Amino acid sequence: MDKEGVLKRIKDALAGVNQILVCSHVDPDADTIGSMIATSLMLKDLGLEVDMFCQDAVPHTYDFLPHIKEIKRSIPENIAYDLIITVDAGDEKRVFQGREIFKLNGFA
Ligand SMILES: [Mn+2]
Repeated sequence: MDKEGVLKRIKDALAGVNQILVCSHVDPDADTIGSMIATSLMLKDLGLEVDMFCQDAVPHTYDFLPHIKEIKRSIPENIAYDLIITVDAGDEKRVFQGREIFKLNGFA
């Protein structure tokens, strides 16, 4: 399947989804930040509303990356996300320590 075919399948799978939160893991490294930005850009290209979240400060080493300043350190609680995507993280504790992320915004 070519790139356009893959993007169409993703868009079809996300029918009814509009607001998406993409999360990296705590103590962020290059692979989690790069994955989060790339995933967000792909989803935005599909016309979706996307926020990026990383609990910890992103090291200035990565300041050269596009959209790096758009990463949020807290989750906007006034937005009802339809979908939360985590990248480069094996479980939710690797994403958000101290609060239960998946109970925010109606997720259980
Ligand atoms: Mn990593």
